Amino acid sequence: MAASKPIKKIKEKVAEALTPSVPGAPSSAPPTVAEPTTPVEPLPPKKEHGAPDTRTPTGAETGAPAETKGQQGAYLTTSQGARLRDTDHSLKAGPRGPILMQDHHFREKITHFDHERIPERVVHARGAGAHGVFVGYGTAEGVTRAGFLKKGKETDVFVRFSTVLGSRGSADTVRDTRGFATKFYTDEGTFDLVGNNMPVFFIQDAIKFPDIIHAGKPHPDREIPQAQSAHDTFWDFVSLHTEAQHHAMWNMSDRGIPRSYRTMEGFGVHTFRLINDAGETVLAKFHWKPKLGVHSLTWEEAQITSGVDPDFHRRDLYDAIESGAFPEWELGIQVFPDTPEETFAGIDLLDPTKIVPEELAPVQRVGKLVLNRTPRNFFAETEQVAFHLGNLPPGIDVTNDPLLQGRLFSYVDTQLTRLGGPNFSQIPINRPHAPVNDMLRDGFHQHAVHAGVAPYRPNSLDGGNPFTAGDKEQAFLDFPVRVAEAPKIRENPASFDDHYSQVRLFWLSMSPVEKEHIIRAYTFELGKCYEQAIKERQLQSLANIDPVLCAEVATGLGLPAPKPTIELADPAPSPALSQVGAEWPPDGRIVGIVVGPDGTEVPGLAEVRETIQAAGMVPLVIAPHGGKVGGLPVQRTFATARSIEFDAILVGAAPVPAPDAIPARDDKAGAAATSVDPRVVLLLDEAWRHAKAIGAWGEGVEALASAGITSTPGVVTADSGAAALTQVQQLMAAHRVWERFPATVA
Ligand code: HDE
Repeated sequence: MAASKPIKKIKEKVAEALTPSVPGAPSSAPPTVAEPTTPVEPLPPKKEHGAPDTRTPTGAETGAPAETKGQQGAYLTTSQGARLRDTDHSLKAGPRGPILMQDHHFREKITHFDHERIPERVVHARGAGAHGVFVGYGTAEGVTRAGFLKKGKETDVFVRFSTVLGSRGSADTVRDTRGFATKFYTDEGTFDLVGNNMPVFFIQDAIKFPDIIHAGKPHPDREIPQAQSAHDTFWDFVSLHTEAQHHAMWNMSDRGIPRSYRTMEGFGVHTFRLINDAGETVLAKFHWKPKLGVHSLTWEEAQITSGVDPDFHRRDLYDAIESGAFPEWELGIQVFPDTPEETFAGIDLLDPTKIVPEELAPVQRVGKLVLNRTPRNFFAETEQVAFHLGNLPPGIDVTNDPLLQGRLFSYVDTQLTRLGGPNFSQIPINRPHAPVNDMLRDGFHQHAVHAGVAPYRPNSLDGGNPFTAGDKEQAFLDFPVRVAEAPKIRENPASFDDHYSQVRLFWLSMSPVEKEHIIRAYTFELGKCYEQAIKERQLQSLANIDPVLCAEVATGLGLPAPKPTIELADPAPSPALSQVGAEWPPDGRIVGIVVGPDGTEVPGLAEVRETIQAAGMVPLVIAPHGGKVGGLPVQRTFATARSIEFDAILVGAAPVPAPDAIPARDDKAGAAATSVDPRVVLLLDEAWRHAKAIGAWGEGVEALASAGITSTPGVVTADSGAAALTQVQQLMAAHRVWERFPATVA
């Protein structure tokens, strides 16, 4: 009898459980932030969101609408589609009992979760991707038959940007090379242009790749430092393998800390061979030229950003696309005659540690890339995208660059582990948009249901299909380059031994400000090394590049500057390598506008915002509190704003310190408190130090005075917001107020 009460209770529970908790069909009530008690329409996908064409490997549509995704149905189901009543309580022997083995929903949920992670990329683990479209100009038609470069031809693309050394969760703004990998889904098969934001590489032969990466990655004992080259093993390698000096100098330059992915150049690095309709060939190097120009962070900004907003580049890319400021690049090629020597102006085109200065071989624009859609699902798209240098369309072929040759093996090989088997090209983001008709079968994660019985050829059972194609059907051609008769040998060509002349060329091409930044970068990085011998060895390399560079870094390290061990060449500088001196369009640049609390009069604020927007830039109102000021939305508060985010600052008010404000420097010293909120002072102080344009009007002029920022280059005041903005816009065209940086070297 004693048991009847609990049994009754259980019966009640069963009855309760059997009552549907979500009666009726999904309602069409508008989305609400409160927890819905009945199904409502899911929030609509963000505008322009859609996965790439979902096709089977044979090119036929799967029939699944592009919008299909897990969360869109009203009812939760198992992976097999059975609707579930409860996903918050495991099935137990009584409320206090152990979990039952039979709880298949629990097991499915936990098991799947346990296996959610895949290995991160062994290099380039941290990245961000975007969809876009590429339009050919037709200007390359004389040198390549590649269809996607024909005039007006539009091709879907997916681009993944990355850092090299850091783990998947590392900060975006570390000093490192950036990956710039583009997948062109061309009608003639996918073309992957897997490049970097620097045109040279650390090593000349792919067999050393594991070695340079082992040296650059964190030390194997303590696994530090994360995403940094400022440590002993990196500089040990670079100073011992002096072919790495050229790439190392690019990393120490401002190119190692881009302002945004949108302001990076891209380079295919290797020399490729292009083939035209007549079967003629040229050698070529690929370049991406950003519409917004090349623009970098300062080292201090990069360091602050790593803490304040480690996702800075990722956020910037997505924000720009979603605000309609679509990032754009032009694809360019440098073209060289395909001679048996494979050199141009004495430069070995097979040596990936060398560039061909643009002044010697101009970059000819052949098409335009626009990124216009952010991924819907990071894992499905950005994490699973798999690039491969062997993905080439007809009209583009490889050369014998030993780095390129090795990469042709590595990229497919690495996906076997990373993506769990040989069928990774069937993952939606990797599916070609050209019809696929291969004879590859079975294997882990096979998604295709292949028809036919004869995946071999010739055959007489599947009607002889598939047939091979010829020139007329635009078949890919491995160009029959003559291979020199030569002994089998582990050796480089003699021209690969020149490790310094182009590093010097780069150094001599920099403006004084850029040289100063390079000196500081070497001094920082080598200053983080513990081993004296490594610092001394690297100083020897710097001596072989330039005596001033070497002396300045040696002074910073407190070491003597060695003499060069080689005769220094004096190559003509390449102005195209410098980031300073040109002017760029304002698209997507961010202007912060400092205002006071709601109720403070900021004359012309609305007009200033509208003008910024009309110029294609992004205005962000920065106020002491969230919500609205003068009826306009506040995007950043004094607590969330840091100058790193803004390309320029406008100040329209002099907000007084909040009662709980952190004291400004002056207060700490016991001097009179600043009359302006110390967070605004910090914002202006940093914006000034980082050479950004600053403008003020009205009460804002007082704020500048309070921060001690007056009448220096790039600081403007005006009677109205509109007038201050006009001047600031002019200053922004040069990216920074370069005169504000101290430059002690010529
Ligand atoms: Fe890569 N590289 N790499 N690399 N690389 C990879 O492939 C490799 C090199 C580059 O966003 C890996 O899928 C070797 C040069 C980018 O998914 C791996 C060598 C350049 C990306 C690999 C090089 C690059 C990778 C790791 C020496 C610029 C990211 C994960 C011969 C031209 C692609 C993967 C993405 C990724 C191997 C040198 C660019 C291991 C062996 C030179 C942008 O296969």
